[in-house]
Amino acid sequence: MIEQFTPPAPQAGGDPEPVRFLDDAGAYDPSATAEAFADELDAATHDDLRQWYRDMVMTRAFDTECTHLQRQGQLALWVPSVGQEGCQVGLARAAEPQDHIFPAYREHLVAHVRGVGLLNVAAQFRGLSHGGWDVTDPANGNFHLYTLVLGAQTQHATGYALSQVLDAKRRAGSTVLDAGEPAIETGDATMVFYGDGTTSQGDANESLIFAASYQTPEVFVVQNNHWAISVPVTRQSRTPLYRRALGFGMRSVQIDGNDPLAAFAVGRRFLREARTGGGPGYIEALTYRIGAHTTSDDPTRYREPGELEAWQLRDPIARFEGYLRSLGIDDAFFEETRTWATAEARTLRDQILTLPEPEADSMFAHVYTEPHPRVEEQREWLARYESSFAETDGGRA
Ligand SMILES: Cc1ncc(C[n+]2csc(CCOP(=O)(O)OP(=O)(O)O)c2C)c(N)n1
Ligand SMILES: [Mg+2]
Repeated sequence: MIEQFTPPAPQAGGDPEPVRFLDDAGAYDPSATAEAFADELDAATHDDLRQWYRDMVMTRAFDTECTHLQRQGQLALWVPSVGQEGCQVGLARAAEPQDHIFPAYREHLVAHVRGVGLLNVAAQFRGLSHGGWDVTDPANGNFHLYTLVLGAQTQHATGYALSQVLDAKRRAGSTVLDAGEPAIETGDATMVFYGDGTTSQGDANESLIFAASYQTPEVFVVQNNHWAISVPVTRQSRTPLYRRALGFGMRSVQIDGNDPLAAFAVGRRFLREARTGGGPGYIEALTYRIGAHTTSDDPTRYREPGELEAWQLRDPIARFEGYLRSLGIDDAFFEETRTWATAEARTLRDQILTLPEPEADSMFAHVYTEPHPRVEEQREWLARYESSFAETDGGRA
């Protein structure tokens, strides 16, 4: 039986400190709020921690490479995740294989950890596929498709989590799904990622209502990177975002999103509670988008340089490196990791540049499950159009 979660009491004059284990330089210095989650860290061995560091350095090298590729005209668009690797690695590593993960569009590190592969992520931004990867393929780690329609993934996730409840009920011999019932043990959970700006979407709020009503085994993760393109989070919410979830009747915690240990500990606890009949939870990860919103954006138009510099001092990779050094991991490991990641990113670049182009006809596949007359009409039109080149000048090359 799961103990009812009691949110930390607000301190005099404000909110509790965000959950944090590492100080800005990476020294182990837990906040008072971290204590309740500290035992979760027992699950992470030193080998695991080294792997998390590799995940972060690798993803950043790939991310930087993709920004360059977009500038060279090789990707249509790129969405950088630089600065947000800390919460992504902790949360990705907190999930179990049977859990399902619904991303927005900036969760490259989570895609990497779940097995989707960074090449698949880049292929989508090269315009080679509608979705990017086959979600039903077990190799893709139950990592669902990137969703650029803000908040839509919260509905997909809550719908999926409802099915997890229904499956568990079926196994117990019942087929009735009722709002207002206590949470039940499902054995698997759903985690959904979205941004601070997306908390303003109706979809995201409706999802919280359904999750709370049906007690879905779900963890909502808001990466509060402080900006929704050019709109600061302070314009979207007059309260810290984690407090909104409390109003929906959900356990909710604010964490230091540049601290992988905080993300892992709280993520692991909330996911386990979700799987074992504790109902949904909400994590607000305080982080910062170091780069542009996308390669189509110029953040110098709306951000103060001082703000960026302050957050650069809390870079999750440098910070985690400080922690690993305090555990006795030496220079050779960091040097080796950086060299390896640079080489991997180069290999990925070469692979991206030689990815096969899909048949134009494939754009009509999967639009509807059944054949559709409008789609057929357009498919035929395209075929006629393409063949018209062959008849006139022998090809368009
Ligand atoms: C429904 C919808 N409205 C508007 C947009 C345009 N748009 C794309 S990203 C974005 C900002 C999202 O900010 P946030 O949720 O904080 O996520 P972040 O990009 O910072 O990770 C907006 C307004 C969209 N993609 N979908
Ligand atoms: Mg944001």
